[in-house]
Order: sequence, then structure tokens, then C-alpha cells
Amino acid sequence: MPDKIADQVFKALDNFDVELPSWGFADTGTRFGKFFQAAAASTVEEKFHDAGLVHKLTGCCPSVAVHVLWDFKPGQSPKEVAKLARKQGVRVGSINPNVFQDQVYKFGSFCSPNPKARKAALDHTLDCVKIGKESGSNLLSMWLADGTNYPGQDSIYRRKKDLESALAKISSTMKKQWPGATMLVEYKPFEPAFYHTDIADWGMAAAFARAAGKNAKVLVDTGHHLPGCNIEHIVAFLLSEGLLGGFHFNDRKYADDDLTLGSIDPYAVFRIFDQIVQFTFETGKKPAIAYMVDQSHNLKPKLEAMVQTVDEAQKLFARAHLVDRKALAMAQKSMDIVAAERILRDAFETDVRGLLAEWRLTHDLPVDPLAELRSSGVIAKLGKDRAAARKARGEVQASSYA
Ligand code: PSV
Ligand code: MN
Repeated sequence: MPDKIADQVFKALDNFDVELPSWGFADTGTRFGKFFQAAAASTVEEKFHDAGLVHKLTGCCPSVAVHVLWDFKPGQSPKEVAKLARKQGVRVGSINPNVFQDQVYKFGSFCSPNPKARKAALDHTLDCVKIGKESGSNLLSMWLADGTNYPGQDSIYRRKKDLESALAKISSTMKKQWPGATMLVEYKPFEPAFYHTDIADWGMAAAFARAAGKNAKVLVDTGHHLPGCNIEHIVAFLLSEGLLGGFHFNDRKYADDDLTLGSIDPYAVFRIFDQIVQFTFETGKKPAIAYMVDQSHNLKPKLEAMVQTVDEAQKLFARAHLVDRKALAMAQKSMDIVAAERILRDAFETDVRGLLAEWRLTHDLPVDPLAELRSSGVIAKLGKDRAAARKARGEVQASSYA
């Protein structure tokens, strides 16, 4: 590979950060049950520790997304939480309000017919704005479980209006109290609602974001699409509208499966990165995109799953930078479909492991972070230490394996 291209990829990798989700290190499961892992993190300190370890191994995960209800003890100061993160070599990233777990949200949050639920959601989110500012974050990540299960259950029009005014209020409060921060609006076609979801797709998220204010953008969770959906087209469209705010990375075969990135369809992830690189090539603009992971595993060891995803993201991101953009433009201009497709495939099929290893060496990082993690014995050690710590706290894990 010519030095010039390798340099370009190195520069791109230098600027490619991936945020890790605190909840990706904790015990999770499906609605059929949880399978515990001895090494799973149960306190925010442990979650930051694990994120810090992934950052140490990969060099590209300096921030951690927090879910306020799951990570902040009642009354705990955001500054204190930010300090705990710093102690582990990471910082607090996106703030995720939780407007779906409390009983008051049975019929929705901002869209609920119950004014108490709407008020609770707004109060909690405005608290999150304060938390975000105080913890030094610059992202508020909004995901709602709002929707209905049966036709006729509620007025879709009333729900939309209530959501619009809540998001506008949050966005304007952010402008005043947390300037420079971005509100990300995430969509999902179904689950937990099974008839209609109030922010079901990217178009609705874009309309809500646009109505809310300039500090609002769309968050694309790669698992939140119906089968067959062309995600890279959505990405290109949002980029050209100035509305792409970020990603929640994971992979899926059927629905929101939360599998490790690229485990099912790496070419699809490559095509997303390709559109992002292409956008900069065509417009000269470098949009601020928050790349975040949103996955949770109850079978793969959590730390390994996270390193796998980050490693895969770096590889596919690097490959997208190998596309010969000028040759592609020529092929497109001359309507040579086969040549154009081959240019993409050539980049996608290039083995970038050596290049990535070199980049890691230049950054004093292990050349193979997953191998390093697996041979370190750290997961077994954490399993032992955490089992003992849980016992000391009087907590019981029903079953465990690391
Ligand atoms: C919902 O499925 C989601 O993708 C949202 O981003 C939540 O914040 C996250 O998963 C964790 O439940
Ligand atoms: Mn998500």
C-alpha cells in the first residue's frame, strides 16, 4: 500500500473515537432470563474500570455513555461520577435519561395520555441536562419506549404534538443551560411497543429534531431498522440534511439483537462508513458524528465482546478510507456500474490487519487487543474479585461463568 494512503488511514484512525456504553459491561439478558457472568460489572466504578481497560487496549474509547437511572445513585453528584470516570482514564460521554422503567411510564413518557407521566419525563430529562453539564458531557441521548400496542389505543396526533413540545422545551433549556451540547433523537421501529412507536424511523426522528432546534440531531442505532432497510442511504440522506448526530453500533440478524458489530454483516457497516467518507470527499465537510456502541451480551464475555466490536469498527472504518474516490467518481460518471462496485469491493476486501497493527504500534498499543485481553487472564481475575465483592455486599448471583 502506498505510504500516502497509509498516512491518510492513520490520520483518520487518530480521529476515530468510539464511545462505550456503561450497560454493556453489566449483567443483562433477554426477557426469558439472565445468564450471569462472574466478571460482569455491577457498580459504576466497575463499569468505568472495564471501559478504561478497553480504552487502554484499543486507544480509541475515551468516553462512556451513562444511563442515569442505572449508573447514578440517588443524589450522587455528577462531578463525583465524572471523577470516578477520570480515575479509570475515561470521561463521561452521552447522558441517557431513563423515561421508560418507572411504573408511571406504563402508557408512555412524553407521549403518555397521563399528564403525570409527561411531567415526570420532562422533570427527569431536565435534571439530566444539569447532570450533563456538570459531568462535562456534551451529548444528551434521547430514546423513548413510547408507543401503543393496539389500534385505537391512543391518539397518534396528540402524542406527536406532546412529544414535539417536550423536545422543543428540552432543546431550548439545553441552549440556555448547556450551550454547545447536542440532543440526539433515537428511533426504533418496534419494541417494547408492538403496534406503533412514537419515533419509529429516521424520518420521524429527523422531523422531531428539526422542530426541536439546531442543537438536535438524529441518532442511528444500527439495530433499529426493519429487515432489508438500506441504512447507508439513511446515513447519506441525514448527512446531506445536516442532521446526522451519531450512531449506536451493534449488529443484528432479525430485530434489535444487540450482537457485536459486523458479526453478521460487515459489508453493511463498511457501506455506512463509505457514505461518511464519501460525504467529506464530495463536500469538504467533516461533520461531528458521535460513534457509540450499544450492545449488551449475556453469552459472550462482555469485555471480549466490546473489544471485538471496537476492533471491527476500526477495521471497517479504515477500509472505507481505502476506497479510490477519484476512480469511483470516474466510474460513476462513465456509468460503469461494474467498475464502480469493484472499487468499493476492492477496499472492503483489503486486509487491513497489518495496517492497524502498525497504527497500534505507533500509539504504544497492543497490536492485537483481543488476543492481549484473552491471554492476560484479567477476566478470570475480575470474576474472582467481583464475586468476592458481591458476597461482601450481600448480593447473590444465581449462576455465573466468566
Ligand atoms: C433501546 O433499544 C436502546 O437502543 C436505547 O439506546 C437505550 O438507551 C439502550 O438500548 C439501552 O437499553
Ligand atoms: Mn440504542
